[in-house]
Amino acid sequence: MDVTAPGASGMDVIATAGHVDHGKSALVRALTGMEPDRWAEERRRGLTIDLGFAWTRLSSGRRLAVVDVPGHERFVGNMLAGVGSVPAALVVVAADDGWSAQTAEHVSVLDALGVRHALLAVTKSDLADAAPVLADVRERLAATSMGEVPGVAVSSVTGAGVPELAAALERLLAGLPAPDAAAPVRLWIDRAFTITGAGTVVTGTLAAGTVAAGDRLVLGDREVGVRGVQSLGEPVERATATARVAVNLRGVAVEDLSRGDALLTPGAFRLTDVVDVTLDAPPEDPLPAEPVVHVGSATVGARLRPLDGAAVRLRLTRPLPLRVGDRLLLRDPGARRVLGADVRDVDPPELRRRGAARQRGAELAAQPVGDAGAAADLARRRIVRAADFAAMGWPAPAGATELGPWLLAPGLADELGARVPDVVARYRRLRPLEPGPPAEVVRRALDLPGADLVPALVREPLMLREGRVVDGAADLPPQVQRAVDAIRARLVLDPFAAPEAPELVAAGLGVRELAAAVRGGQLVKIGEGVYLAPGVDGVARTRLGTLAQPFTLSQARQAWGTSRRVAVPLMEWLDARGVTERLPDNSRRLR
Ligand SMILES: Nc1nc2c(ncn2[C@@H]2O[C@H](COP(=O)(O)OP(=O)(O)OP(=O)(O)O)[C@@H](O)[C@H]2O)c(=O)[nH]1
Ligand SMILES: [Mg+2]
Repeated sequence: MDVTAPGASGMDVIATAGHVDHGKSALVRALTGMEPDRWAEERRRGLTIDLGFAWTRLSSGRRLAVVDVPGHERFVGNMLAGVGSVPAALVVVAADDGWSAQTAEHVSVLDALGVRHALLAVTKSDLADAAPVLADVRERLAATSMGEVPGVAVSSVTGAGVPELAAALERLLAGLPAPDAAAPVRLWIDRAFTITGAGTVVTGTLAAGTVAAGDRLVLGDREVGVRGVQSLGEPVERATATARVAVNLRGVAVEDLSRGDALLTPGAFRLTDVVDVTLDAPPEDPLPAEPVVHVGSATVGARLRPLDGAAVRLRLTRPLPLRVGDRLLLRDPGARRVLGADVRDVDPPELRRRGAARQRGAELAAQPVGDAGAAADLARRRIVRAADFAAMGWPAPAGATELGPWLLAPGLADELGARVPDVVARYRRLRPLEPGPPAEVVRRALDLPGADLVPALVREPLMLREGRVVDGAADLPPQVQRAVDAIRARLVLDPFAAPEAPELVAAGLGVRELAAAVRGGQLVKIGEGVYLAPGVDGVARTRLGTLAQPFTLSQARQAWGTSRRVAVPLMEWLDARGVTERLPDNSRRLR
């Protein structure tokens, strides 16, 4: 099945909005023939308390699901959970009452959420002239994220205007941006219940991605299986956004679920309880210190810390699966005020130094919003796990280097690679007997998050051998290595017994082979044709320390137990390295 085709489970989802009693539920009923008020109490009181769901097939064949929200101010939390994942709104205002308190509140919620697609229905047109209300409300909506909104006068009692409303809905839905069917799933749960025989079922509005039976999803810190999927009351093989879905879950009890939990594609999201966000504009009124944060169907408390300008940091009371680019709604529980905020960073840097908050705010102000901010964010992080970066909501920026599981800021791999030879040289100076530093030493020296990055940063002629970074150009062919090993073994027993020239020739060690052994740190060249083991300077010094100072070359030669062939260049070599000091009478003493 082609999951990208709009017909895979194809539908659109719209949410109602508007003042209590303005006729939202009656209009949904007139439009769909279904009863959105699910509870007996709602029907008895004629009042919507919780979210209601209804659907219909429009005349074009397009299917429409409606999330009906309560208008009463006490249930604004439920209203927020209903509109949180829905791309379009049906704003309902009664002709006999006009713009009212919850009309204003709901419209500011839609505005703060950045809802761009809406339709206005002026209901109860049988009771009063709808025209002035249409004009007034359209003008007010024009100043919001919804902009120029088409309006229709309807009566749910007489049915007048309902076909026109359906036609206007068709036009609105045709203009909605296509959701990304391949995106990871983040299904904000709005209901959880059990069905006898089936078990745990959750429902929600799928805003992106696809859910299919057999999928594994993550819920908090547990993995759950999708047993089956229903959409609009029918079992489906899979449901593709946008869709109302009911998901039958394996591996979780209904008691462990609540509204605001999210079903996630494994690995695609990270839970965070600290986010940096930017408000739509630097606020004029003081900001609430403890706003309530709404996203999807979730509601959590937060502590707000102003950074600079419109940027603020939110510390959430409960971690949420948030991504850069998410839209949050901040509600001031004291005042009737809502603020819209864009998530800019879900793993922000700690603010320790004085002035760090202000600087961070300025940094966010300078950083482009959306995907273009990825480069700046990666530049700050330098190195990050690619999967982690993607789970934050960022695309890999142009020029970034992918090394195994890591993502490096543009240019950083070359910069680090160029530092490796220095690290190796420094190590070799301190430990000349070792072929090179262990990878872990290089990792620490370059401050890398993982030793697995080291091999990727090692450039020729350096290479990784047996867990160490060594000079690959100094690699010896096997029989040469065997000859060098034999010499080194003998030098362990007698550190000053440099092999004679004929012996070197017989072993196949010519100038080139010996030079490679020296480059590789296996031998040191003391003078022309004189090779000893690295570290010989230390042994030589120890033996000289047993002599009365100053001493002659001949005394040194005897202390070392070697010939003049070796002693003469060794003495000069030690002079040159500052181990010994040559006196005017040609005698030496240790420095
Ligand atoms: N005359 C007339 N009455 C209507 C119309 N639409 C709704 N009503 C009545 O208005 C009252 C409220 O309608 P609802 O649909 O429950 O209003 P609501 O907006 O869903 O209210 P809440 O969900 O509580 O916010 C009911 O008694 C309806 O019968 C209409 O077009 N004409
Ligand atoms: Mg209602």
